[in-house]
Amino acid sequence: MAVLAGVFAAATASGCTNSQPAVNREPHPGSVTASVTNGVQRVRIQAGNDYRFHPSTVTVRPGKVQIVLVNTGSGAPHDWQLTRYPRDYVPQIGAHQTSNATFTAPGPGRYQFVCTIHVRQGQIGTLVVAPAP
Ligand SMILES: [Cu+2]
Repeated sequence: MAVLAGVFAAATASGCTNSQPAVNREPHPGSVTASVTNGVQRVRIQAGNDYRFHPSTVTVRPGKVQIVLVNTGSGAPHDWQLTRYPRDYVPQIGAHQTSNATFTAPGPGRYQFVCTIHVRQGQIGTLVVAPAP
């Protein structure tokens, strides 16, 4: 958690300098809790021209998680990856494409996810794994 807080602090600090492109100052919107279908927690995350994940905070419980990534943009590709678990990864998709990945959530905690293509533009988010109910 301390490491993640550091990353957010760095992102915030870099977003405040005028030398950064405007996209770096975009907020990180939205949060959602996964809905469960047939034992799989499913979350739909959109990524578009603002280089942000919508939503950027995703809460799940331990167990199987399916991330459905939708590129709503008109140009840049996006992907989705858990920084500490790089095999939990939705490969890059182009404009108007959708892809997904299913994996087992790590233990309770907070985990950073990124678009590996746009991490320097601040395209990051947080996967919150809540304790089992
Ligand atoms: Cu991206």
